[in-house]
Amino acid sequence: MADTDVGAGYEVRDRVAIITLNAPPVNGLSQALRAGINDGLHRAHADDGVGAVVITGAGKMFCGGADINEFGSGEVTEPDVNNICAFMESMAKPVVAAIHGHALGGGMELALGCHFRIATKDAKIGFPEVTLGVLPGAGGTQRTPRLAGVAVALDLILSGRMIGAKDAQEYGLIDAVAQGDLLEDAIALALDATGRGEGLPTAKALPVKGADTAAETIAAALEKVLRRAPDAQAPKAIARCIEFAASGKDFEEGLKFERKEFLDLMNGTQSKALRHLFFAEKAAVKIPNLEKDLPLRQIERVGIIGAGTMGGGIAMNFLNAGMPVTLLEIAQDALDRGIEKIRSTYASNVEKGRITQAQMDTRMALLNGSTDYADMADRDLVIEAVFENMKIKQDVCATLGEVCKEGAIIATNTSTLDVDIIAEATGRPADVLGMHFFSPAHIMRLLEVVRGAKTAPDVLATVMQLARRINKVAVVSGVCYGFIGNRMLESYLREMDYLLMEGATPAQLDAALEGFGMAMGPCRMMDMAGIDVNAFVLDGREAEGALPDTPSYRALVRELGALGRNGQKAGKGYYKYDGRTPVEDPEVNRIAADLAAKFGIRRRNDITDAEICDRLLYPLINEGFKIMEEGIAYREGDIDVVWTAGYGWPPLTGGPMHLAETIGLAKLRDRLVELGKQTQDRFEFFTPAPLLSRRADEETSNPTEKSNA
Ligand code: T1G
Repeated sequence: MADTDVGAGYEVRDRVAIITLNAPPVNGLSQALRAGINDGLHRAHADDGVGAVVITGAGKMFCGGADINEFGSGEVTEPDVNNICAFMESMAKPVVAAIHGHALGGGMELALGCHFRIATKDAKIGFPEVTLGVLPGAGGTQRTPRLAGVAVALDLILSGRMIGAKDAQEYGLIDAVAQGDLLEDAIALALDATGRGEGLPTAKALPVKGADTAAETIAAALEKVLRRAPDAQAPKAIARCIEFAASGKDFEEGLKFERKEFLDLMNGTQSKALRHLFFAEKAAVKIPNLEKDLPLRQIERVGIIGAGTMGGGIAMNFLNAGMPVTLLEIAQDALDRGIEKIRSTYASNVEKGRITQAQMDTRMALLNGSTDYADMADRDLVIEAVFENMKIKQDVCATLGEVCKEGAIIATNTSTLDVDIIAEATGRPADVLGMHFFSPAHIMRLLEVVRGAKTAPDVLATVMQLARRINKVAVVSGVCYGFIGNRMLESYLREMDYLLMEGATPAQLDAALEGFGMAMGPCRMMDMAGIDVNAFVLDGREAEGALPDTPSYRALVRELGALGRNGQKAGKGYYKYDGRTPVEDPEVNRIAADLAAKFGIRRRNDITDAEICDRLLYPLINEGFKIMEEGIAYREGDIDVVWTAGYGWPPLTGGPMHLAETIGLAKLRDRLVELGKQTQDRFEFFTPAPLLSRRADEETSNPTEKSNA
């Protein structure tokens, strides 16, 4: 079979039929591939010259699972993996799965339907379906407990984590680890098993291990998972399927039960949201209209200017990826402190078993410090992470523009300043872009890559690829205040302050938004981030005349800052703190009431959680439509990636822009108009974005299209 054909290759070697999955890039189990596998099996079954079968994958892996693109059809087409597995288990000729690379989801379920499984030592297997809001819908919840027991099945299927071949063998999920060539070892295993006829092992014939204590095991595992996401439907369905398997009921009944649970999830809003995010993250790295095969710049040696919290955290990302870093500070004592902070962070990770001492030593050996800009001359990429002040950044970047070698990329970590102005300061704006890391920089997955007006395409493409190497989820943003995330956050925080002045409490606000699914409510988040940081930025924007012309705008956060209530680090902010524990502080409500009196804001005691969520979330989403209209973001999915990867937005809703589609654009628009009337919206805080209004009109005139979304 030519490599370009999608389907299953078939050849017979030494009386063994070799069926090769061939659907680049991940051998996703599309209907065509499933049909090819099925045909190959029937052909081998009918051929007297064939005594055994080996199933293997072309390219870099065995199989990445079902083709997720097919989920939108709402059904599973024939032949499905259940059909294929049932036929294999009925065959008198042994079928061996030869696994290399990944065997995930339906790919692993296909392997479990084989009589034997052999894998290379670096192979990875797993059931990631739960991360897509579904469950193994082709026998995984029924065969895994029979091969590996209830506890292991729960762990793997509820977590979606991958395990290596050695663990898989210990669990009983594979029979052997290839010692030599995988295909040759698989053929030998198959031939060795021929002649066993009825004695061939099948997972479905095995009793469920741990069935007697299944109820307790399942309850404990589910409780742990639901603590993080109480509304998640897939974990509950997984538990029901494994419970069914352990109940002793007929295997075929178990498959039917599992398939119904799978289809319910696949057609539900949570899975649609998670699948949207899966593809959105893949799409975010793509730059539209980029010249094909554009040569990228080589990035090996990195320089970081500024050894503070951000600079140190940024440096760790590159050290973790095995890249040498020179960390520069003007003052030796600041440099020493910065390096010591990195060392202590790694030491703490070693203590917690997250990394080994050897890994820490390797990473620290890649780090060196400097107080001399001349040491930036051999760097391929230099990132400035100095104080958030335009003049300071311009001076630093002017120096970098002179000392950095030709072709080096210069990046600014600014979170609020104009990247184009900073780029001009270097004298080489084509080499410049923003790399906005989120604090703590060595932990948060999101990286906003800010393309300047003059950023060269290869610079942007180089950094987007580099992001994957340092394990970041990168999203391209255009230049505007706050880029994508912080610009949308501003309207969220504005309504937080107004609601507090109207009579809501920090605890009520946080409970409402955490009830919606935010990882952390807005007041706790502000106390964590530091109220002084936000107040400082607001003062700067007011000085530029960039704030609405009303003294009540964000008055509460600025008053708290003026009082030194800078958040958790100061022991008080929107809350007072007993250590790290937030405690409601009546003083904050008094401050809010005083401000309400000062600005003539009516105090209320009828503020509901629903109003709180609408008032904070809908303007945030509305800002997303403005960002799209201005071309700041390439795709709505990019905005969803920003919020789910960088701000703790609940992935089960798919992100703010996907949620807008789920709510209904016309409903969203109408609610904004209603809120505008309720708040006498003098500054058009709730005026629907033109793009939202146009899309809402389209939705109203084409209702069926939306219902198929
Ligand atoms: N379906 C469709 N497309 C997929 C895909 C899949 N399962 N997996 C990857 N792709 C696309 C991806 O969007 C990208 O496209 C390209 O392949 C390369 O991906 C029946 C119901 C397998 C570890 O959840 O974890 O089985 O951007 O860059 O880094 O019970 O892809 O190039 O256009 O990620 O080498 C369960 C998801 C499905 C696996 C490879 N399986 N994929 O990583 O490549 S549900 C999964 C991955 C299921 C059964 C149930 C990774 C990978 P583009 P990539 P990679």
